[in-house]
Amino acid sequence: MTAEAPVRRRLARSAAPAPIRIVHLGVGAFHRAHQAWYTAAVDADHQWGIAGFTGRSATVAEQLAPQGGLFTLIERSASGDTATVVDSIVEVNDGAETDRLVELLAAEPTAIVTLTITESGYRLGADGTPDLGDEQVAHDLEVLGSRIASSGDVLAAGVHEPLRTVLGRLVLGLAARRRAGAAGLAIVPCDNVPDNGAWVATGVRAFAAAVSRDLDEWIDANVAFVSTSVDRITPRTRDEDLETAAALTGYQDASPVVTEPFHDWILSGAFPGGRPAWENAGARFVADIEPFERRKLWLLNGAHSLLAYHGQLRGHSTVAEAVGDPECTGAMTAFWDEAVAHLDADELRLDDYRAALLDRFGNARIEHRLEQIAMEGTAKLRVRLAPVYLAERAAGRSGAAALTGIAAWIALLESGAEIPDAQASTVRAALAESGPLRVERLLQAIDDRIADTDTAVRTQAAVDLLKASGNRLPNVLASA
Ligand code: CS2
Repeated sequence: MTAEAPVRRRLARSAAPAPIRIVHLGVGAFHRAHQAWYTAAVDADHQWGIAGFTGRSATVAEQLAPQGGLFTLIERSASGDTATVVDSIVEVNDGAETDRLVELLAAEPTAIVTLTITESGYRLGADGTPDLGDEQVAHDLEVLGSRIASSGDVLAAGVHEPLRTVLGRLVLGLAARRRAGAAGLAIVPCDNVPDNGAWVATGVRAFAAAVSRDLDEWIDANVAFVSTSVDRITPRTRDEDLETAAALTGYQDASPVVTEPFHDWILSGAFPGGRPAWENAGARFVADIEPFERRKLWLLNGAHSLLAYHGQLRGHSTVAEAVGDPECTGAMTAFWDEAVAHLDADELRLDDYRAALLDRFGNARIEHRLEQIAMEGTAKLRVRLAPVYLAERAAGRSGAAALTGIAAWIALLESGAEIPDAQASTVRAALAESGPLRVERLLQAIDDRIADTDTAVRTQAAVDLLKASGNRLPNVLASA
């Protein structure tokens, strides 16, 4: 006789869902492990329901609908798994469902909009202004112009040309809120971008100002932009995680999420319409977010990107494998040493932070794929490695370790690796060049300020050395 898999009931709500007061754009595994978990953890009274909108793929909306938005969060430590059923998400829509988004943003109870749409998903330049050369942005400004300016009634029924960008949809929703006379709200970006609140404020207001000065003024007076630093390592769900979730909870879940036990959320800004007491689950509200955000973006995310490129060059597939390789940890440590010279060691407890990162990265039960982290290299390197390189140069030093991380990205691209990137056409065009121009163009795609001739020459030397050494030298420029 063969053992039969137990028949399990699907996850289902036993109590009424919380009313919608938060709208989230970009429901993916990270949002569910982070903001959705924080909200559920502090909202036992069910006052703060989240209505989510998916990013590029609508799959999670289809998976969560039959289970009323409930999902299992598996916390995976080095020694075992525990599971919680998270109930804060009460509705998930396809990201293209603009009518529902507009309806929710115009509704008085909606007090917060959170976003996790990836660094490149905003389609904003480094200074926060929209990329006007981007076809989708140009398209949306035109559609917004006709929808907001013509009748002024953005809720009018009828067939409209669909908006293609997240910020375009958000601005349409804000126009509807203004027209509905609803109160102000907070916009809370949760992507790994420095001062993300101010950055997104610049982008949203530029979209609005391009179509209506009144709308821009209304946003200025009524919408608060909150900067945040978010942290929780959350790899993609694997097929076998479904069985783990079922074994832990006794319920069948089509879409569990696996995450590490560690979590951190630092926020700075106002919430005109109120907010859940996220501090009760450990979130911290600070006046100056910059030191915390730099610590996280440089030490965690910078190291992640460096390991993603260096580690793959050396044949590794996961973060845990890469930190098991002394060559990779050597490169990472050299980069950390450069980065911490520009951070306040006492205020930020940098030694503890580094030690904790080594533990977190070394958790081999979390299968965090280097390929996943490697994606969107241009946007990530711009905020993770380039600032450390620039700070080191400004201090009169070489920035060799940060530059070696960037060289590893180039060496990986030159080895023929396909790395998804919103700037793929610029990267492809750069790779088609030869000689110093190729490296200069690639550096330019990251940040104009690192595309000087001297940096290009040193980067080229690092790429050559990485190749010649069979990728065995972690910080090749240090000795160059
Ligand atoms: C990672 C981040 O994929 C990546 O680029 O560096 O997703 C990282 O895991 C999170 O920021 C951790 O908080």
